Amino acid sequence: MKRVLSGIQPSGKMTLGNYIGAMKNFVELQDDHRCYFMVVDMHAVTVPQEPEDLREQTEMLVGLYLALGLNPDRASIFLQSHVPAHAELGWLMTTLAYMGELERMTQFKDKSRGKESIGAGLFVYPALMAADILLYNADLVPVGDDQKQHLELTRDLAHRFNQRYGETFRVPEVFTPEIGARIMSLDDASKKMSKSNPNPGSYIALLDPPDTIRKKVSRAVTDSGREVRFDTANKPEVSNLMSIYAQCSGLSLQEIEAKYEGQGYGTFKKELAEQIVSLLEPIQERYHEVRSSGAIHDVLKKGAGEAAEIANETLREVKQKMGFVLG
Ligand code: AQP
Repeated sequence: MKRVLSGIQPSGKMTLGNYIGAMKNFVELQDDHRCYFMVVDMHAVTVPQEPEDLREQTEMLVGLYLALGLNPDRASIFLQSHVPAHAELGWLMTTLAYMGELERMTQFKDKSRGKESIGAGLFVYPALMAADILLYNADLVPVGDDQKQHLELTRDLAHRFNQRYGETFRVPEVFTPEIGARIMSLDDASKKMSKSNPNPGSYIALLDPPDTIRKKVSRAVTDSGREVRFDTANKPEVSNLMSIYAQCSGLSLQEIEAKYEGQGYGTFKKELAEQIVSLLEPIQERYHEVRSSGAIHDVLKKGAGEAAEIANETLREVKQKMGFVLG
């Protein structure tokens, strides 16, 4: 069975962008792949986090994984910080990565822009992400479009290690959805929808109540026309809303265009909001059941045990090949 690995940072409230770009594929891949899904808490602290918020957001994300249908009997669900091999291989990967490569990462540029002091962890974070993936010799990494550059770096580091020390790592492939690999902000279609955006109107959170969703969709920016047509160059806002509609409803972009021909944006937006609400309401119900069941800690313990078994084996092989004296 092919191996799949991915993770999400507990750095805010999970958005519809996270779901469409990544989590939806997690659920679909778990049936016929060996899957490892993490909450990457050590990535989240590359920007300052309030400790209580980090704890809550971490448990919230695990709760959402379960509510979306990730099954701990099929996939290993765990916290990155519970498997110390991530930090250890992460360090070894920083010794392979070049400064120039890390400086070219657009996420680093975006997140450091305008900041006076920038944590070194934010700079070397792609090396830790490479370690996350290579520890499990993952074949496929389901992520959104914004993570493609980091995955390319992971592939380069895997090749570099294999050339220097002998064949060790499988070189992973990126796995992105055909529609909605980059869902854009509701208030600005030139920026991606992001859970750490300080304006909650820019995103739909997976746990937003129905009326909040309706309000946010009705206020989403659109152009001054009225034609519901997929055209990312000339109608980026409506095209973004159409991608969300397609992923929530299962309709194709052509079917959506045909459905709303001649009807203007008002009806389209109203029905889009209802599509999102009917997708999220059952997930929210399951989420509250999961949180009150107290099952999260057992799931994480089981997942970390399964993950550590593979991760420690890989780490040992890496250290042996690099010339460390093994304990
Ligand atoms: N807008 C998006 N459209 C499609 N996919 C997206 N992802 C994130 N935003 C979108 C995908 O969701 C996963 C979560 O990645 P992450 O938590 O490691 O951080 P990120 O990519 O930086 O996502 P955010 O929401 O923007 O988080 P913050 O604000 O903390 O930086 C990834 O697979 C990502 O591609």
